[in-house]
Amino acid sequence: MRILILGGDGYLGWPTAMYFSHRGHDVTVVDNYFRRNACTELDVGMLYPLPTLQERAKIWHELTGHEIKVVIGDLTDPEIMRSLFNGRVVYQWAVNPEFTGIPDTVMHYAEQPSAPYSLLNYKYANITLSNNLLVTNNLVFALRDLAPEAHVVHIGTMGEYGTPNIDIEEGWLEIEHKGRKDKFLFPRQAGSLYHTTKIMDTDLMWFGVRMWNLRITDLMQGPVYGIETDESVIDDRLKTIFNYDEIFGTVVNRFITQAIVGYPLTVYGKGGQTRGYLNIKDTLQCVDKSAQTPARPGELRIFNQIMETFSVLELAELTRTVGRKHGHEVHIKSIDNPRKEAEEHYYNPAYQGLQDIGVTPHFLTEEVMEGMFRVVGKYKDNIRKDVIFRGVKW
Ligand code: USQ
Repeated sequence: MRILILGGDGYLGWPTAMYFSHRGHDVTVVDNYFRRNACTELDVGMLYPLPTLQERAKIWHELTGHEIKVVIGDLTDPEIMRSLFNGRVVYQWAVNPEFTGIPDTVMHYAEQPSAPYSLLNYKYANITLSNNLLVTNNLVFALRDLAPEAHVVHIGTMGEYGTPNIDIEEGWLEIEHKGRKDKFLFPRQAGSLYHTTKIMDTDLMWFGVRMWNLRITDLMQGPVYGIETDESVIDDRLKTIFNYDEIFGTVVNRFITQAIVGYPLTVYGKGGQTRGYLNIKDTLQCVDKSAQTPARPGELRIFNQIMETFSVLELAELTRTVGRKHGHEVHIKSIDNPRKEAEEHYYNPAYQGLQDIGVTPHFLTEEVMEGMFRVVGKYKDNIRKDVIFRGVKW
């Protein structure tokens, strides 16, 4: 497959690029360093420094012989987006800087992914809105005009559904009303401005599917944890970005880091907030299986991309158990919840669809968490306590 990865420098984008490249696909990554720049601007601290995307692609090529073509560009500019489909693209790094043709599969990760970032203040809210919606809209129009056959795999979020008091279906809900039936997108009600942009993305893509027969798979992903993938272990310099701060760190990655430096685990409020979680390795499996079984023309196919559910308190307790085995003094501390969210609620999402197309889940066992403790522990001296909690309020 010719695979185009939008947002190829991020936590999930870079591992995805290596995964497909390793399997012999023709891979191009695009990124504008939004995430790295935001990390620098907000001084969030990072577990370890990262080579640039061009350097990573070069290291990857030296070690494996595979080429990942690199484009540094801002996809909110429609001409940059269109260049990836009309051949006018300029590569910042490539072994062979020829356009190899219209992509078969587009992985869309090019979004501002953090709920706290989107609520820092009105400026960051606007950046989140304009980045996420313009990139998605530019993609929809590029597909309509230049690549209507290409299949898009978009990373959505379980947070679009919120925490309704009914079972969450995989994207769609059949409704009977006054004796008549129809199928609609499952009701969405997000808990942050970031999550709201993902609802708007869904609407833009669904519009493109209805009007122009686009083919889109939307993966409603829960919080991801993990650090290593089968490709990143080849060389330390290939590791993905790892954040543990309040803005960009997700909860499991944060708890492990906190345990290692003796910072009481930051459980927000009662800790009954339940979400569906998945290992970073399973994100790769999910996008792979989705790419191998594409949506049909005119289909918006939606899967709930989670492997198991936990409450925040359950995650904290697991971290404490594993941390103590590793000789860390781990305490759990409930702090006033800076977010506006239900702390005790019903949560019963369906998530069989991805397993039906061949995904075999990794679960968050003590052993898996121990593996993360070992890797994060190697960088203990880089961990900054001052960025762990800053209290971005909703
Ligand atoms: N939480 C704590 N303590 C912390 C950090 C988080 O109790 O120190 C709680 C939060 O309040 C929330 C839950 O843990 O109830 C998950 O928080 P998170 O920061 O790990 O995840 P979230 O903000 O929801 O966002 C992350 C990703 C986002 C993705 C989303 C999937 O950053 O890109 O879309 O997970 S989901 O949560 O299903 O919407």
